[in-house]
Amino acid sequence: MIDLRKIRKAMEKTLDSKRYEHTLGVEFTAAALAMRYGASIQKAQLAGLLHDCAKCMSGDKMIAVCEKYHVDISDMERRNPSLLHAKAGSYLAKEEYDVDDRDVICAIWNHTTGRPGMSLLEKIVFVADYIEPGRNRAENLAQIRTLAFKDLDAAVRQILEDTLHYLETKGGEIDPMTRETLEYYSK
Ligand code: DGI
Ligand code: FE
Ligand code: FE
Repeated sequence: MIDLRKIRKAMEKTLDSKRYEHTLGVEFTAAALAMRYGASIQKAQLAGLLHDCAKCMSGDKMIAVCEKYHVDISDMERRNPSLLHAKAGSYLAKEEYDVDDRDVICAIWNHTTGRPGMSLLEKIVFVADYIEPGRNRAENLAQIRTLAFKDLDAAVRQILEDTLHYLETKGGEIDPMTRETLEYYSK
């Protein structure tokens, strides 16, 4: 089993202090959701700790990591390389931090856009990323925090709706996967 303390230390080194604090927040929020929904607490902690491990790299470096591991990069991702921190991070988790659990790797891969039919662990990390205690900007946070512990799928849907609304107002380009995920969870 992977030593969580070792991963925490590695994240403290590779991330800036704000991102490290966020990472710890996602770790323990994911653990709390795992307790609530009967998922593996250790896997939730591990995925939470590593989900943003590529976040503090430059866009060029994220692209380079993805190219190294033969990850297809869409034109949309090339224009918005920050979206690639999830895919790059997923490969770094596997190759540099020796994570071999598929579900943990997928939870990192899908943590920004989600995907239709997410596993329980994927949903936990997706939601924990949005509601961890250090977050304070998003609309409806208090309501989503309560909802997350009542109905996880409803929380996923609300987060996607709010994220799309935020991107539309801000003029951010929307990844087709974000829309597909919302469609799936709106059914
Ligand atoms: O890495 P974090 O900031 O902790 O969280 P994240 O991985 O969920 O990334 C959050 C950002 O990603 C947020 O500013 C919204 C953005 N995002 C989510 N879906 C899309 C998106 N950005 C674009 N351009 N398109 C999307 O579909
Ligand atoms: Fe992220
Ligand atoms: Fe995050």
